Amino acid sequence: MDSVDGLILKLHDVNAVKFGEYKLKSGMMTPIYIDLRVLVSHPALMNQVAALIYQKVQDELLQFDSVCGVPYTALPLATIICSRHELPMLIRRKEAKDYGTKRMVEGICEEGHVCLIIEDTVTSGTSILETAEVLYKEGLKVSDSIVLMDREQGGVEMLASKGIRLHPIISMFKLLDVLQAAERIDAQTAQNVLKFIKENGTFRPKEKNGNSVPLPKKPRIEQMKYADRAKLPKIHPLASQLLTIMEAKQSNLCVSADVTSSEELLELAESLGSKICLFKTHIDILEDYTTEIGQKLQAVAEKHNFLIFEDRKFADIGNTVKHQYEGGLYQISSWSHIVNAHAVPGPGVVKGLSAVGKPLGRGCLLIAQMSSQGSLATGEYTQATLRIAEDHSDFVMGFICGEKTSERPEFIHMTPGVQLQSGVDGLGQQYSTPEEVIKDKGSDVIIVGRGILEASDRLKAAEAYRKSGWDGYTQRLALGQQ
Ligand code: S5P
Repeated sequence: MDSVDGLILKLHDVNAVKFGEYKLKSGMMTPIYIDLRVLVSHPALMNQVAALIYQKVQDELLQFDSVCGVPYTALPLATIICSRHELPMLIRRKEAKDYGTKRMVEGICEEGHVCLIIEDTVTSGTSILETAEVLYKEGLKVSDSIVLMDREQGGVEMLASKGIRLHPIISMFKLLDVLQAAERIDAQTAQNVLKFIKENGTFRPKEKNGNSVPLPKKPRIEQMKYADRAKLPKIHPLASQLLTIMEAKQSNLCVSADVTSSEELLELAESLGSKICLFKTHIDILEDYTTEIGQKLQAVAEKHNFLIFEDRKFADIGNTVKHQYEGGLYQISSWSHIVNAHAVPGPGVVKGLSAVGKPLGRGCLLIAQMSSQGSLATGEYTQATLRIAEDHSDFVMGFICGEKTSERPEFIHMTPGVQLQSGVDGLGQQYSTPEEVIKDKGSDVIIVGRGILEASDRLKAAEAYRKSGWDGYTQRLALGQQ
C-alpha cells in the first residue's frame, strides 16, 4: 500500500472524513464531510501529512522563499514543515478588525519574494485566494499552493484563473477509490459522492475578455537535460541509467528489432549497438528461439552500453502476468531490463509484474497511448494510466505514448510510430517524424522499426534517426532558453 492510501485510511479512522448527510457553511447538504481540524489531536498523523506535503514540494520542484499555512488548520502543518526543513515561515493574521492597526502578516516579507501557500482542504479555492491577496499586499508573489484534500469542485481551475497553481495530494476520486477498495464505503456511497461533486462545481470560467491571469511559467520537463533528470532523487534507477546512457551516447533512439531470426536479431544488436540507447524486441516472433538468446543479447548490450526492452505488452491479471514474465518459454525477466504493460486490467497488472521484476532491478513502461489509428487508449484512459504509474513509481519508469503525457520528470516518455516522413502504413500504423516527436510533442525516446529495418543500409539509417532525434532534443532545450 502506498503512503497516500495508508493516510486515507487513517483519516477515515479518526473521523476526518465522514459520510452521511451534512450541512455545509453555505447551507447546502453534502454526502461527504471533510474536517481536518481533528488532525492536531493525532501527532503521528500530523507528521505524516507534513511529510507528504514536503514530498509534493520536491516532486513538483517548487521554488519559493517562504511558506504560509492558511489559518488555522494548515498553520501547524506549515510550522512542522518549516521547522523540519529550516524554511522561513510567514503567519497570516485572521483578525480582520485589526486591519490597519496591526500587521496582517508576521515574519519577514521582502518585495518580490515568492511564498508557497499550504492548505488542508479546498472546495472553491477562496481561502487560498484570500491568503494570497493578503500576501500580495505585502509585496509577495504566490505561484503555487499545496493542498492535502481537493474536493474537486473547481478549486484548481479557479486558482489557475488567478495565476496560482494548486497541487493536490489527495483527490476526491482517489479518496473514494481507496475507501471503497478497503470496504469502508460501498459503491453506492461512492457514486452518490461523485454525483454530488459533479453537480456542485463552484467555478465558472470567465469569458475571453475576463480578467484571468496567466499561470506563471514553471520549469517544464522538456526544458530539462536528460542528464539532470537522471539525478532526480526519486527516479527509478533504470530510468536514471537510461537517461545517463542517452546523454553519453547522444542518442534517444530505440531500435525496434522486429525480425524473425535469432542470428539477425543478434547481428542487429551488434551492428547498431553504438547508435542506440535501447534495443526493443518481440521475442515471440523469433522462429528459432533458444534460451541462450537472452544471455547473448545481454552481452552485446553490455558491450555497447544500451538497455533491452521486451515489448511484451502484458495485459492480464496480476497472477497470470507474474508467470508470463518470469516463466514459460522466454523467461523474460531473466534477460530484459524493461517490459511494458497495458493498464486495462487496473493496478494488479503492475503489482504482479513488480513482484517479479522489482527484486531484479527491472522497470516497466505503461502504455498510455498507442500509435495505431482508432486506438482506444485516449482521454480518461490515458489519465487513469498515469495515476497507476504515479502510485507505482518504484517499478513504473515511464510510458509508451504519442506525446509527453506526464509532467513528472522522473518518467521517460517513449514514442513508436516514427519515420523520417510522416504517414500511415497499410494497417493503420501512424508515423510522425523524430523532430515532431521529440521537439514538438515533448517525448524523450523515438522507437523506430521499419524506418531502419527496411533501409538498404541499416547502419546509415540508424545514424540518420539518431541524429534527427538528438537534434530534436537540442532544439527543444534551446527553445527553453529563449
Ligand atoms: O502504440 C504502439 C506501441 C508499440 S510498443 N505502437 C507501436 O507501433 N509499437 C511497437 O513499435 C510495435 O509493436 C512495433 O514493434 C514498433 C513500431 O514498428 P515500426 O516498424 O512501425 O516502426
